Amino acid sequence: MTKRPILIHPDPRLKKVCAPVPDLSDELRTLADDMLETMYDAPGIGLAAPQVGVISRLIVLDCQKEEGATPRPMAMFNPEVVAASEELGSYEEGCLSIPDQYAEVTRPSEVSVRWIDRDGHEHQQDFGGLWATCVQHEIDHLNGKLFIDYLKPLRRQMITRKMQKLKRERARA
Ligand code: K1U
Ligand code: ZN
Repeated sequence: MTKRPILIHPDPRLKKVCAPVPDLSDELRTLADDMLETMYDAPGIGLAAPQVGVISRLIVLDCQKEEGATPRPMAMFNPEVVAASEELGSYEEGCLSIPDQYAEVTRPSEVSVRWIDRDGHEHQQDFGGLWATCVQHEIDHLNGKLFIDYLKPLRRQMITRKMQKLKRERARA
C-alpha cells in the first residue's frame, strides 16, 4: 500500500463532478487500499478519490475513532444516498483538504446508502451518528462540494485565503 499526497483547497480537481466507476479493476482496488493507508496516516475518518487527484466515484471511511475500537475500513464504489431522514443534526466538520479548519455543518441525521464493494457486490445500509455525517461529506466530495460550501460567503472566503497562504508557504519550504 502506498500513501498518496492529499490535494489542498483551492484546487480545480476538488470542484469536479466525478465519473462513475464502470467496472472494478485491480488498479481501482489498489487505489482504495492506498486511500485507506493515506486516510489512517493523516489521520482522518474518511477520504474521497478526488482528494488524491483521481476523478472517480470512490470513497473510503472508518469512523471507529475510539482508542482500542476494532477498525472498520470501508471502501465504497459509486456510493449513493438513497434516503435521508427529515431529522437534521449538526457536527463540527473538518477536511483533510482544508487542514486545521472546522465548522458546524447541518445535514440529515440518518442516511441510507447504496454502493458497490471491492468484489463488485452491491450493498445498502443505514448510517447514523458520525458515520452518517462522514459518508455525506465524502459523497459531497464526489460532486465537487466541500464542507465550506455550506458556510456564509465571507467565512468561506476567509478559509480559502488561509489555504492559499498555506499552499504558498508549503511551496516555498
Ligand atoms: O474527507 C475528508 O477530508 C476527511 C475528513 C472527514 C470528516 C471529518 C469530520 C466530519 C465529516 C467528515 C476527516 O477525516 S478530517 C479529520 C478528522 O475528522 C479526524 C481525525 C482524527 C481523528 C478523528 C477525526
Ligand atoms: Zn473532506
